[in-house]
Amino acid sequence: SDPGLVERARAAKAALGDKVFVLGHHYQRDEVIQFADVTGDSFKLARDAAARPEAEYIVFCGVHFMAESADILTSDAQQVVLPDLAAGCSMADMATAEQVEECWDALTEAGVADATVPVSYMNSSADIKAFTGRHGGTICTSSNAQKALTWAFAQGDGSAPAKVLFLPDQHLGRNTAVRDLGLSLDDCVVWNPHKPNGGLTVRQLRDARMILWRGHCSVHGRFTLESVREVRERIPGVNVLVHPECRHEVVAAADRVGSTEYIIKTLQDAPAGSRWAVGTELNLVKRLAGRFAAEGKEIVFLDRTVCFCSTMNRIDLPHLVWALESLVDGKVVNRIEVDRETEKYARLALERMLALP
Ligand code: CIZ
Ligand code: SF4
Repeated sequence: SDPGLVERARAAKAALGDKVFVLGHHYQRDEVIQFADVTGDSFKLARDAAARPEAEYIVFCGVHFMAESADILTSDAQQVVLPDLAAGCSMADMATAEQVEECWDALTEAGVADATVPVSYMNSSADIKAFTGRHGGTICTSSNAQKALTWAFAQGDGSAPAKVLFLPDQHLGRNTAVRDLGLSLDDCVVWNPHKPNGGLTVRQLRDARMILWRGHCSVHGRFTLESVREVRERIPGVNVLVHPECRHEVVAAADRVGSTEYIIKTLQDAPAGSRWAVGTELNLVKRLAGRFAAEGKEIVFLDRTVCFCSTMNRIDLPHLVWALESLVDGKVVNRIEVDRETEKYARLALERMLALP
């Protein structure tokens, strides 16, 4: 990266001292991650921010919903900054508050809303988290989705397990239900927000155990069964390790499946000489490949035609320098602030996750 910018970022961070805390998501560019005080997945980062009450400014190098979560979990005195407001998440954008309310109205009309518990993936807007909190549901991450679903199904009235509305990632929902909880694919239906009544009949809504929102990650959704076949042919003895945001058939064909933190841990613990094809975001896979090459572990990207997460990549060194230098000048740019009412219910949903057994 540009040495002038590296020097400016360093100087701005030094000038701000403890007043600023920089969070870097695992999918961020190397040029940005080098300035992160901590790295992690979205949930770990939100908690790390909350554990730093002395930091007036939280600079979140990640995407919009993550900065919102950090704002929800930190005190009102702390200000969260997203260096580029265009860093959204296409998956989170696939479930808007209005669409989800429409879905809930349809469930109410079908007479099943009372028996339905929403479970929303961390990768969702603050509005969706608030909806979840208002209707007795919980948030989950890819590390605790199994626990969250087990809890949600147990919220039934005693005569029958509850029904789950899973938002917004259909793949994480389906993979967890089928792989970890033993549901069948037929127990799940997909709600398409662009069709009347979600494209489903009232009968389907009543019979389904799990209603999956029709959302997906534009990066993880691109790995295919063909990607797995191709890499197994190309690299004999390769272990295929993927994130549960991948499609069901990819997850079914993989050797190991788990969250970002699980992927890192698995590669850390892998023996020298082992070979891995990893299906998650490219910035992270490249970084891990570099880090573990010295230990004799061969790590490749599961599909060479899949690219970076384009919105994660929006945060680059020029944007980070601009955000930091503005803070040095006393100007808070690109502040992410969730309104109080939304924050109250979103926090309720997050607290239910933290209380999961
Ligand atoms: O795919 C993502 O954006 C993930 C896994 C985010 C996170 O850190 O939970
Ligand atoms: Fe969203 Fe996927 Fe990018 Fe994560 S990797 S921020 S889920 S689009």
